[in-house]
Amino acid sequence: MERTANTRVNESVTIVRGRLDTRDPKSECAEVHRNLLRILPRIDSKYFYDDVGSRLFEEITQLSEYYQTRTEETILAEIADKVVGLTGARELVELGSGAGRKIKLLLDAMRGQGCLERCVLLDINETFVRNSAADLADQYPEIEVCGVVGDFLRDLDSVGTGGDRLFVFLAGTIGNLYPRQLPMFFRNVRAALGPNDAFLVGLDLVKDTARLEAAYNDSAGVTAEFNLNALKVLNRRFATAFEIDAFEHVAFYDREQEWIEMRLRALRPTGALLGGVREIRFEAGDEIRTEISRKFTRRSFVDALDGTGLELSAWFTDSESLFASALVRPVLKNYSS
Ligand code: SAH
Ligand code: AVI
Repeated sequence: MERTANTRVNESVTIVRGRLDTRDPKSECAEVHRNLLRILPRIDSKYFYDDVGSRLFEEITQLSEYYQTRTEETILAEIADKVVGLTGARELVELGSGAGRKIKLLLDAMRGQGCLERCVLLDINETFVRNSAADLADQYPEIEVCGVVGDFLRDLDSVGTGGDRLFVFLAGTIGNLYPRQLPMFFRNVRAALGPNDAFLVGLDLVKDTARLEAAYNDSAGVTAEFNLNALKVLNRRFATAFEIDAFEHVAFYDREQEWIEMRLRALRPTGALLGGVREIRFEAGDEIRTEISRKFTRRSFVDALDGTGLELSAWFTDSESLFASALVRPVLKNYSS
């Protein structure tokens, strides 16, 4: 990623950086190594999303097996006016914004109700932040657009302060966080929210295993390419020298954990370099976990919010209950009681 200072792209678009960029590259590399040295080696799913990976995700969203994107779009189209009416939002903040397309349904509703003033897009992929911010500035010339290149687990303070804000976290990306990461993430979101702000979260729901597994084992092989791309990103960024063709894509549903797990399985003995010196070996059949994608029920989502200072305010789903949009609000303490 090219390093540039915070920039004003034109009158209405500003790009800022979260701590991501100032983080010590050595400590990031050490974390990657630690994860590869686990008993079940792991690669953080944020490493899928270089420019190639982000484009592959966009391709995934168009696959017939991947019902999530079109279902969330259907829900958002139906609820956008209601959510804007309920929240009175003047500013929209999207975490993990990617191509930033679906939020136009919400922005249009805000514009229609005459309250749209500002939009902030936060994503780890700089190219996607810049392009989608520029695209929004073109389509909504009357508003201020801010792009934040950052990590939604570390950089929520970079979205700045405001009032009447609607934070959104779409696509089911919340399911890519490990359950032990969730309480801190929700507390950080709570800290960023003002008393009148709200948080709209997209959740992929628990359903039959065949449908879930088909969505992560598409017949065109795009998800496999997306998964293997994480090794290319690590090779480029951390000189790990993975042999890409020595691994195959694996995805299965773990009913107990209620998550899809994506792994890369070694097809033959192979190795990877850690810091140019130490090599880790993989025997045929050894696996690396690259992603979990948790599936929620209303109950498990409410449980996950417990004790974080956030509470469920409204729950919207599609006719088949494939996906849900959960409207979450800060718990406001009643000091008079
Ligand atoms: N919101 C879009 C994209 C979802 S894909 C949609 O609804 O289609 C998930 C997005 O989260 C990707 O754009 C990816 O780059 C981003 N992402 C993944 N991990 C991240 C992290 N730790 N911090 C910030 N963005 C991250
Ligand atoms: C971004 N996220 C919600 C996707 C998911 O379904 O968990 C990422 C993805 N992984 C494989 N296909 C899509």
